[in-house]
Amino acid sequence: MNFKTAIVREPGPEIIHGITSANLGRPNFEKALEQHGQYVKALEELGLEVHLLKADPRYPDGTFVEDTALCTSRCAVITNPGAPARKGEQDEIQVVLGNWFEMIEEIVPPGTLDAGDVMMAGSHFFIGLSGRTNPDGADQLIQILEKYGFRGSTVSLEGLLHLKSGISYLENDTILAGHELLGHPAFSSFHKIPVDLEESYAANSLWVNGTVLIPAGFDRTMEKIEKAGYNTISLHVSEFRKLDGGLSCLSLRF
Ligand code: CIR
Repeated sequence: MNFKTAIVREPGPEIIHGITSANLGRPNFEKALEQHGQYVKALEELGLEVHLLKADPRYPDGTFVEDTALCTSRCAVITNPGAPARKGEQDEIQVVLGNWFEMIEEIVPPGTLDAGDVMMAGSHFFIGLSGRTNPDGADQLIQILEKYGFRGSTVSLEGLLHLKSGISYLENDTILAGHELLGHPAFSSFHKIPVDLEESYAANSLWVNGTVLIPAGFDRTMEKIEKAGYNTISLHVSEFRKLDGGLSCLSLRF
């Protein structure tokens, strides 16, 4: 599988009001913009055509576009984001995705789902049950996936914002996992690259067309990923980390 397209949304000055539990201070808008630019550049270098949406002042967390939709090879699924302040972010994404997807499905209330909770591993989708994704949202997604010949299953989370805050699929039957999910029976059949406790944030890394994007400053994790045979690119994402966001959150890829 190779990605051809990415959708991203530029951060706006309102990013300083984004939701956070990180205790790392407020993001610096100028720095966030610069880091976002580097992220876009990396995706372009990896062969993706990147569509840049303008910031929307109504949504401080709008740059984390990943949460608003799940893009698969057969359909897109528009989510119903779990955080009240993020409801509505998905509306523009639905319109934009209409340019690429013939089949667009939707998660509807009382179901909630953030696609940061969805990890695609081939034709199977792992769905985290989190503070953002409820069992109804996960059930709806599983039914939609089955309609398109995919499978889905749930993983209950504790202490992680989203499933992919703690685990990333690096293709080749390989996962990168932090301590919360490393030993979880749902992932027992995969090859595993463990992330050290002090580098937990790097469990959200991003496979793009054979290369793994890694947050800068997590050298142990980078070494392990390179040793496993991947090319890597490290990117500064300190301003997004301040809002609990990471590399996967910043784009929709398909
Ligand atoms: C939020 O709390 O919704 C944002 N501040 C961070 C979203 C991160 N998204 C992701 O992990 N997919």
